[in-house]
Amino acid sequence: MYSTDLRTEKEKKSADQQALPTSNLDDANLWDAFQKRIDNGDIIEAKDAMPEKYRATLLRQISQHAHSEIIGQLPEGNWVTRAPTLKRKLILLAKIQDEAGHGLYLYSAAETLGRSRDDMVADLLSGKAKYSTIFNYPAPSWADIGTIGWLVDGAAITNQIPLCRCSYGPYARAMVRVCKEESFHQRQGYEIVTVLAQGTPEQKQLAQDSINRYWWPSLMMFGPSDSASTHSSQNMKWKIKRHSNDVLRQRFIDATVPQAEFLGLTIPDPDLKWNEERGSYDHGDIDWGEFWAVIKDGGACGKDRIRARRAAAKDGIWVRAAAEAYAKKQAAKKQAA
Ligand code: BYC
Repeated sequence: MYSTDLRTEKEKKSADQQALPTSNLDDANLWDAFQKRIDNGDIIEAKDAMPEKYRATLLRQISQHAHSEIIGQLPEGNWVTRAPTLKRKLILLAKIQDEAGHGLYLYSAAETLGRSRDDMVADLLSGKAKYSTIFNYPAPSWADIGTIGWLVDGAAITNQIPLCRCSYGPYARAMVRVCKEESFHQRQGYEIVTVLAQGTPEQKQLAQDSINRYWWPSLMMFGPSDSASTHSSQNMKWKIKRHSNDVLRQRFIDATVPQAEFLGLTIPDPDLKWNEERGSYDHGDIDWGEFWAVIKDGGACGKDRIRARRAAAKDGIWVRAAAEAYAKKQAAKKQAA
């Protein structure tokens, strides 16, 4: 899939140079001036001057986000040949293609910050770069494809809608289309779970088992609790993030619990209860030990995910070489003409 970049090496280098931001703001007065732009609601564009830390933090978040989209295709890809009907197979294929597109927009947005996609992908393949912990959990049943759409894409939309108003223009614009597509993904997932919940007792149990496995990891997608989040306060000041991890997690819980109740399914949290005073659900403690362990060791599937991406990168070498040779030929023809 990395073959979609048809630019020649020279064109890539020149685009990188043009896009390199002036990181001349690492001086207190200039930081203040930059903060004023942010406070005024200005949108920062690729060629604008920006503090090096702002550039680096965006590059970190956007590239992690891109990697998540690409790795996120893998658990779903395993179900393409086993989807129960032709229609389900087509819908799943379309969803997986959307994820590839999201990866593409996000790598492109990250490239505007001066790092090449090749370098970012190299970090993913070497195991240096992070991606969302949720994709290190296995998806052994068809119900998981429903749950991934309903809960995982549901959590993703809750987190990503505010990113459409992120202070960095190329990221914010990429998120608009991503969110529209994620909204379709969430509905297709909820529809799969609805059919199972209204089916035979065995089918309903399949859906329940899946929620039991995916509920807590979905809550972890929002990142550590606010007290343990290292980047939140600066990122909110810079309007990269608009809400804290805990605020968005709560928003997701409040929206999702009634959806489960409607289907007669149980959220696997004995401490979950409606808090009349807060107008919100209280919930049980999240196992942060599990979250950090999955980040550190890759959980049940981390090694497989990276192995699969390394194999894809190797299998695609000839495609990228062919695309590059074609682009060179076209450029030479154009020059000759
Ligand atoms: N998994 O200070 P914090 C999708 C890391 S794709 C792994 O709160 P921040 C989909 C964090 O990176 C969904 N690591 O960080 C695709 C940091 O470590 P470093 C992907 C996590 O950035 C296909 C440390 O913990 N969505 O939905 O302020 C099919 C401290 O965290 C996680 C995005 O990427 C995690 N869950 O906030 C279906 C959204 N959480 O880098 C579906 C964009 C935290 O200092 N990203 N960490 O070593 C964000 O909104 C923010 O980066 C986060 C974290 C809310 C995730």
